[in-house]
Amino acid sequence: MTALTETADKIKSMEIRGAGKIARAAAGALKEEALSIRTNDIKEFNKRMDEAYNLLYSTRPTAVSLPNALRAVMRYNAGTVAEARQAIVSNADAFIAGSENAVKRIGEIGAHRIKDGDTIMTHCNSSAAFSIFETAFKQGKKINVIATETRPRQQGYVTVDFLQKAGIPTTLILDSAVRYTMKKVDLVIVGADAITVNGSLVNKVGTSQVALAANEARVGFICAAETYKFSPRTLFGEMVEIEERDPAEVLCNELRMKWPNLRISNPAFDITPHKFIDMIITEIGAISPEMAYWVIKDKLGWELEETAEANVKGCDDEN
Ligand code: RI2
Repeated sequence: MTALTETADKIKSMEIRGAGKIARAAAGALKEEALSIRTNDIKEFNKRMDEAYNLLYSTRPTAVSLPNALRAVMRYNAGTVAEARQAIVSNADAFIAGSENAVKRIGEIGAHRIKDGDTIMTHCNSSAAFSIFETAFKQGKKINVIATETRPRQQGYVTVDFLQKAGIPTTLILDSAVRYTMKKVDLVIVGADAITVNGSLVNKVGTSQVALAANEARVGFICAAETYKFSPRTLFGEMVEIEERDPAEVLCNELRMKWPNLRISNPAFDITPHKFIDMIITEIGAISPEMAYWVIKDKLGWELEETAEANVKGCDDEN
């Protein structure tokens, strides 16, 4: 097994998980691959890098941070293998450093939204959301974070572990206790796997229920998302694919054998309409969901041009 296939397997199995971490791991894997390919033939090198790109691209379909990271690293135009290798290494390093800085900056910006004494609910496990909690707590704000368990993979335990290690008062609840508990909550903060052009949020399944409960209780709903989680392809009408995961995550083997005709649906993500989102905290500022188009256009402009070119080329090919 190579470093590349190992990373791809770990992303697929969710040993590496969380949209930001997936993106950084994929960028790092492309860099390692570029350094390990032994050829002086640029065509052969490019072919091997395309294969690496495709392998990583196919691991998980929903978090748009993954294709955005892969495309950022693969933006090179080189005549020799040495030039190509250097460009990939520097693109990957820049993406990883930019991503880590973005999470830190989101913490600083988002902490302004937290008041001393706030009780904040979160769902699943998000490094960007955690960055906000940690920053606010370090500023001396006494906060209490309510974390949902997040069936079926229990990423809530990861969140609880982060919070407990940071010394932040934490309460764990079942996913089904969200609405009942909402009356004690001042603010909801979650992460993002993708933000669409109309500002809607694709995040861990159950997020939209949390948003509905927050809306009903007039509790603010904030999403923490680095700009590379915005989806340029949605501008061209493409939908974000919702990952359907293994039924074994939902029900054990024994019960599945007991009910052989039972169908199990296990979508990993859902969509929270923009009207339920008060604010998106990005590294370039706190914005309304309606500004998603501008983030895609201004911040991911190069990506947009390439997507548009690919679409036009696709049309020509068909004609
Ligand atoms: P950060 C996770 O997906 C969760 O849905 C989380 O909200 C999102 O990625 C963003 O996480 P999964 O990989 O990038 O657990 O903020 O399916 O860490």
